[in-house]
Amino acid sequence: MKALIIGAAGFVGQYLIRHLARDCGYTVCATKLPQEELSTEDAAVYDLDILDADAVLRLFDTLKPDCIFHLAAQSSVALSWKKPDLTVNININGTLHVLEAARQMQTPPRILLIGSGEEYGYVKPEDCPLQEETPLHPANIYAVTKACAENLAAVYARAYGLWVVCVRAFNHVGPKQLPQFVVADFCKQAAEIECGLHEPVIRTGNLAPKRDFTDVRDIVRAYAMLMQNGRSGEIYNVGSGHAKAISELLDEIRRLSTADFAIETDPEKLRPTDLPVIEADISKLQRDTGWTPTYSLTQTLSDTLEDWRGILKADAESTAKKEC
Ligand code: A2R
Repeated sequence: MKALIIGAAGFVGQYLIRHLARDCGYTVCATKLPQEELSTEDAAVYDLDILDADAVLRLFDTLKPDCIFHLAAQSSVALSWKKPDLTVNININGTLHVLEAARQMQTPPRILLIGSGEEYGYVKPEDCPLQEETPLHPANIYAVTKACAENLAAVYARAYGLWVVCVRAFNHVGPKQLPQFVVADFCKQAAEIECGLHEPVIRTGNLAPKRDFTDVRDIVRAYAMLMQNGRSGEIYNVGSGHAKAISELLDEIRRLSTADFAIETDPEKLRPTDLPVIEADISKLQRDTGWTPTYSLTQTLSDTLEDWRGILKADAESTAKKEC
């Protein structure tokens, strides 16, 4: 089985490459943007900007993958407020280019499109856990683009018989995530406080919202299982099925950290809109694939904190070396 992962240099890509190559025995091809770094022994790596429709077509023709995991996206909600046109372009036009190129192949590959739990948007707490049939009311620009891409996929599945499964991924977390996401941000700040790089204060946005967090290592297992056992044209929630308040994460990080810290609200981290609770109903995913999460949130937070400690230690060592 030859898999192509588009947008593999991001957070999820590195885990998906490893899982498909090492645990599933796939031959893995992976794309990155020309300016990105992706060094791996587990995949053949190609440059691709999905905004270039001809380049997408050429690459598919060259590689003839059996299946495509489409991860490439402008994936930050915060950035989508600041760069709406970029977000619309990459997430909608880019996805269209992928679907269109796949449709034109002699033997079209299977496609897994990665959307987001954010698509549900303005939901009442009593609507949770959210089923795939729950109406979408996207509350930010990122979420609108993901809902739109999903609609495009539905058209390609119905009109052209393309094998497409859409995922609505809820918050995924773990080591190596960028600190623009909440868990990585808190763990980085805690690790900086531990080694005296930061005054003992963690700056936060709104701590009240509840979100459904899953370890990225479990998420990529779900993606592989959906590629095998998902039903074309269907949408699947991928999450833990349990929402936790951001404040609970911070409490857990405090328990795991060797440092004590105060908490301060940073107005820069407050969002124009924030929903009180987002929680997935994952029974459809579980029914069709048998997937179940294996990492506890404590384990994920502990691994992420430990990863930041390692990054800061390596930074300190390289600075010391330069000074010698
Ligand atoms: O934005 P960058 O420079 O980090 O690059 C991202 C890349 N990307 C693109 N790839 C090809 N053509 C483009 N025009 C383009 N624009 C951005 O896609 C990044 O390397 C990758 C997406 O990775 P992350 O932003 O780290 O997202 P993550 O957490 O891996 O999530 C994967 C998927 C996304 O569709 C999310 O919206 C969804 O899961 O939750």
